[in-house]
Amino acid sequence: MTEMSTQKGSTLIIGLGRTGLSCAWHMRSRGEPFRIMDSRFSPPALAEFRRSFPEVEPILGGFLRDEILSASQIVLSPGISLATPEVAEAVEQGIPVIGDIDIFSRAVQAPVAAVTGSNGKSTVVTLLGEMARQDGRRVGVGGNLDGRASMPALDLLRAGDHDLYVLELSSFQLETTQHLGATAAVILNLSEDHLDRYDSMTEYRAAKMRIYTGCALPVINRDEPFTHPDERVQGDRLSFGLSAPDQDSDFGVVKQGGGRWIVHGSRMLMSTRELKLVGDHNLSNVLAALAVGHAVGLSGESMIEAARHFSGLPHRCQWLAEIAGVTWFNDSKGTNVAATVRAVRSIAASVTGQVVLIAGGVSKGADFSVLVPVLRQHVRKVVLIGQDATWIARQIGGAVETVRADTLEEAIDQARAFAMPGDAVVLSPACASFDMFQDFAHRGRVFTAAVEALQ
Ligand code: UMA
Repeated sequence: MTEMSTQKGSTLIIGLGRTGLSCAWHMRSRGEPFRIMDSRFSPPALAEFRRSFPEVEPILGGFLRDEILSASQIVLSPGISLATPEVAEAVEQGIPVIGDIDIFSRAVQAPVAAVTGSNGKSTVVTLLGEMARQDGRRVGVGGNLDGRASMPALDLLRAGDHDLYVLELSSFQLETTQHLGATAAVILNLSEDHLDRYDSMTEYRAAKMRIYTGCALPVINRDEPFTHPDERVQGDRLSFGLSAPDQDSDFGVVKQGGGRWIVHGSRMLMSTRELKLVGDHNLSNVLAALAVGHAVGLSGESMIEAARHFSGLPHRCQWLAEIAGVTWFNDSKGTNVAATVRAVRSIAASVTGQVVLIAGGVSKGADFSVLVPVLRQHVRKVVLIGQDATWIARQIGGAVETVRADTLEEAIDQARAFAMPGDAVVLSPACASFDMFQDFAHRGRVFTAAVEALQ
């Protein structure tokens, strides 16, 4: 094994992070020799790699040209651009450069639902996972998806017997994916992102478009024409959007009786009021999950049931509880003013009353006067915490009444006293957390635990 694993002319894995490690495990399970390289001297997965693969000596501290150009193929981790000069030279010399998703798609036996987009990917794949579980599937959910429980695609394959895979894919992963062959795939939306890695939006879009390569049923967002595949992707398409669908197979939204309904063709599925997710961007995410879920054969009943109970990703406008007619939301991820404006608007539209906002922390010198219109329109009171509370109060004080609290627990008590039935209490600090907490997730966990204790 020692000689085999390090020989020249074998596969070279570049990157010793989570992806590189998952590729190494996969190669070993196939008995295929490989080498592994990382430009850093101590990449994140080094200790684990040394423990698990003592027979393979990793090549560290640079992209070594000779080693790269003597590989039979290169498996490139997503964090490394194809434009890296040594990698670009390998491509020029005709050395195949693939990614973990390519290896995954060659090996996978079960259907695959693939999701990409600039925003909302994690929400959609997490909801799809819930829908599949509700439908009794043994589903593997992972890929780019961040989080403690999430796995790179090849680790999902190794983890056991799944009858469906739901993958979140980044443009970085798609760049090196030659043929995905998903059962259903979707680009949710496209907005400027990662333009440090791509020369233009056209290039970024082209990377995303690879998700449709060999796809049995492409799913498209009617509200985002820029995401639609061109004529090279042939055959049927399934669409979703915030409008009424033209075709019976498509998903959409219609207005009726003063409310809005999610529909499949002409069939009314559920009132949007039944969702715990707030905001039209999330309604679009639910529609995407329904369309992709339908495309991979999940039952309508299971999907609706899962959508009804889905409270969102932790710390992102996450529904926590309804207590005495007041709904509580955790938006601890709202660490800047723009995010808080969005959260307050979306949440206010989902309740009959007003919002009691808990905000404050480290303001990073932001202009809080931007909040004033939204406070005037939707907010009953603001409870301020953290080091910049006084400074923030000075900027917004004229618009709405503000009070101070020394701790988050005290802020919760005050907010509870101010809120009336029909209102929402929202933690959306518009600030960083490190004056009082380790990070936004810690702040959100403290808030969640305190709200749960109120019940
Ligand atoms: N790096 C080097 N030298 C190397 C190899 C990597 O400097 O030789 C650097 C990269 O530039 C990057 C970092 O190391 O900044 C990590 O790169 P990696 O490819 O080793 O990362 P992994 O640990 O394998 O994690 C990757 C995804 N990371 C990236 O695409 C940067 C994870 O997505 C993903 O969860 C994981 O694979 C499993 O599929 C994270 C992410 O931030 C959540 N993704 C970006 C996003 O969502 O915006 C795309």
